[in-house]
Amino acid sequence: MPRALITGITGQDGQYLAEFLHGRGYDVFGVVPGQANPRADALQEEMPFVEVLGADLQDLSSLIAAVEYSQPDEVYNLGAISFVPLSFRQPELTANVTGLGVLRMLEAIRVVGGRDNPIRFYQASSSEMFGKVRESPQNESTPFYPRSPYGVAKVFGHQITVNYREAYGLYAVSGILFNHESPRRGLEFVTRKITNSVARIKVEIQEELVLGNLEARRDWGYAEDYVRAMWMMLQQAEPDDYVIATGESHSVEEFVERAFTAAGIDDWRRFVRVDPRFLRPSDVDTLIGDPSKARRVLGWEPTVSFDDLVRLMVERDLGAERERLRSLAR
Ligand code: NDP
Ligand code: GDR
Repeated sequence: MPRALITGITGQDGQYLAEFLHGRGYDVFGVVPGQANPRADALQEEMPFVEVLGADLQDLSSLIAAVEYSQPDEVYNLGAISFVPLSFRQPELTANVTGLGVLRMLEAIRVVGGRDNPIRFYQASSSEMFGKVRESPQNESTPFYPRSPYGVAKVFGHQITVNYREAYGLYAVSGILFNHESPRRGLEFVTRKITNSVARIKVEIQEELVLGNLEARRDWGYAEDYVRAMWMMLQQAEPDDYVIATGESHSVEEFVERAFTAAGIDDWRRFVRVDPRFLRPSDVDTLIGDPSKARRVLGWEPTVSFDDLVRLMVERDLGAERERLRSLAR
């Protein structure tokens, strides 16, 4: 059985990736930080096949122990402070976890794996590295111009991964993934905040949806498609970096409008208010990815359209809210 070690296993991508790898016959090990992490308990209940290892991206010795114990064929580094506004409030923590954490994971692999290191490493790079975009659409050779402490930390993680590949011959790849969403997306991110609020407005337990920058444009795909791409990257003969995106860009406002429509509410403007509290010190205005290399080399294709993604997330949140109300009434 192949063995995989995943950091960030309690997050959106970690959960989908764990299911995907388990379905392919992998033994799955997951790194979880903290001494009584509530997300670890939820994960164990939902995915008992995962072996949870206590470790932290801020602590090299704990990562070495995790690699030594799990003896992985593949390591997926998905752990990060991933919420951009938090990175403005806690930039040093973000640099430490999202940036230096990558270096520590690479060091753990280099030290434990030894000279003829067979461990394959995946780094979760991000379209946030393109920030104030230098060209459109963005591809693997587009220059970086990050706009947040998070984006800056991801650039470090990306470049140190490239450096360990070149310096030590590690099989290390970076997937430059554009935004990807799902019903498992954290409620703090804009798509899930919208679909969850729309569902609550529909069942009349919430009155308004308060947002920040409605004009920001993103290339939004579906998370399950994107974790499949991570695995595909590690199955290639040679390690390389790939952009994963849909090649379509939509505004936050469009997402809002489609979400209300999916819930059968036409006059969305009645329910939406903009509050400067949700604006960022500097934002990424527009992103659109060019996934042609992934198409050509990996044979990867996204399977869920923008409309289907919005509908799927609204339906799932609406179902959950209705179920919650039913169980309260019982
Ligand atoms: P989430 O925010 O859902 O998950 C982040 C994970 O990181 C959680 O499991 C969290 O654990 C873990 N984590 C946080 N701090 C530490 C730490 N100190 N040590 C170990 N683990 C830690 O992110 P996603 O699943 O959405 O994203 C996965 C990765 O991909 C991230 O690196 C993100 O930056 C990157 N990315 C995401 C994109 C997206 O659109 N989703 C696009 C491009 C890149 P816990 O919560 O249990 O503390
Ligand atoms: P992003 O995702 O910053 O692209 O990072 P997020 O969903 O947080 O924001 C997208 C855009 O929406 C605008 N926006 C709001 N955002 C939030 N969270 N809440 C609001 O109320 C709101 N109103 C408007 C934002 O200003 C922004 O322009 C995500 C994360 O998953 C990163 O970890 C990942 O690397 C990138 O996607 C690709």
